[in-house]
Amino acid sequence: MNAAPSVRAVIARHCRELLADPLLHGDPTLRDIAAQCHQPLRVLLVGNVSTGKSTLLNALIAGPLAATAFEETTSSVTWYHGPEPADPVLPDPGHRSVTTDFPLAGRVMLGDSPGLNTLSDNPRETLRMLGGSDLTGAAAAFVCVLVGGRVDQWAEGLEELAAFSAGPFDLVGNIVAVMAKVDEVDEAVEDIERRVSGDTTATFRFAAVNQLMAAAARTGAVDDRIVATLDRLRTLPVMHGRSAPAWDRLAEEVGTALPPGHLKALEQVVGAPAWLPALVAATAGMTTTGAVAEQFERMSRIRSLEAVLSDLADDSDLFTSTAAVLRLRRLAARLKPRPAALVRARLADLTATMHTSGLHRRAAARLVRHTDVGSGLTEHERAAAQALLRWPDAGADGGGTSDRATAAEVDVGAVLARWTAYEADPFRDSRSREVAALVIETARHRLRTTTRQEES
Ligand SMILES: Nc1nc2c(ncn2[C@@H]2O[C@H](COP(=O)(O)OP(=O)(O)OP(=O)(O)O)[C@@H](O)[C@H]2O)c(=O)[nH]1
Ligand SMILES: [Mg+2]
Repeated sequence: MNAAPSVRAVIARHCRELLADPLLHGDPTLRDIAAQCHQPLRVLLVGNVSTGKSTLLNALIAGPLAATAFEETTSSVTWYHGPEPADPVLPDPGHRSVTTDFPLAGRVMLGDSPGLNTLSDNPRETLRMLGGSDLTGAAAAFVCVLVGGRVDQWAEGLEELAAFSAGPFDLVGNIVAVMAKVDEVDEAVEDIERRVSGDTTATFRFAAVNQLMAAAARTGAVDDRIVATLDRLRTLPVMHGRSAPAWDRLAEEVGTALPPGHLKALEQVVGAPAWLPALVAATAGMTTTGAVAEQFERMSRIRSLEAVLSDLADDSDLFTSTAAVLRLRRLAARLKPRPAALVRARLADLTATMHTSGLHRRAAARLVRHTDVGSGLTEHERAAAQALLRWPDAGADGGGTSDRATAAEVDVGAVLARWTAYEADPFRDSRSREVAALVIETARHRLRTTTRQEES
């Protein structure tokens, strides 16, 4: 399989050539778009003050590098990235960057941002990244950190952000809604997830996370004191009731049986006591900090968020190129007529070439994977369509996840027949029909190519 050059590499080349023109020489937006196209996927964490963005960031980078506190803390955008690129170009001179190794390093750059709902000047930085400025699109994906167990009051904002950044490819998934501080919500995580996915029409991805426990597990905060305290709590009859007692009640029960500070240390890594009974039960018999930290990490569900981010990174070319094209369009709208015409000519060049049709197919593959496009078809039929849509440029980002069927294994004739019947249904919505048309076109193209290869 010959991997096509990534679209973002082509966009970067256009940007570099434009920068060489005296009319656009040194344009900071062009410079940053070119840089963005060579960097891992830029993902910005956004949300209100004290929703736990920096705590979540620390969990994702597995180190206590971002300052956290129960007050307005983060005042500028900081990008956390792996050793490569060592000294990345950043979207704005006011942004900072920190090099650190973490599970998703090399695949994503994570940006921590100031909280939104404050009267201070700090949100201006975040707002510039979200919409209506030269920095819009400088992050290709967003993790929106919400609290309170509800997304309905946020649905509109998420839909707006999704619409604003979807670009020409009807993109899904570049907005990830994270329900944070789930320990403070009086509802099981699974129920929250089920309710949220039923409540909203926007096609954002969703994960519920206890980032406090995740950060504790990964930053060495689960120490011997935590193990000893859990051990002690396990012996208390109040821990085996239906609901968890408040921390001060626990302090009374524990009395002097634990050294001072032990219970407080546990409170700091667990948050509200709601999850304590489950934690105490799950860590029974565990004597090492490593085993207990592993349990913290498992319960925190941080890995399900990482799986979503990893899935985004698989389509880094699609997300980054979409953001870059949108940035170029907005740049053209801002520039004087002559330089604007140069940028527009490059955009026309990009869309006229084969490159963007590959992106359309990738976006369609995401629609089949993450929305109800293709509903009524079997899992196998949907997976076959996804594999086909990713052909021949599947692997351009280093390959998708292994559970996806590879294009070589697909029965192309069967896909063609099944999706032709699917498209013919007069009750299909236009998006489903468009995707079906793309599947059919790709299948026909594949059949033609295979026949030609067999003949030669
Ligand atoms: N109970 C609970 N508290 C949390 C959780 N995550 C973070 N916190 C606490 O919430 C407070 C705010 O956390 P930060 O991570 O600083 O929040 P932020 O969104 O970065 O805040 P700003 O930078 O000011 O916008 C801190 O006291 C954290 O310890 C959680 O999952 N559960
Ligand atoms: Mg913060």
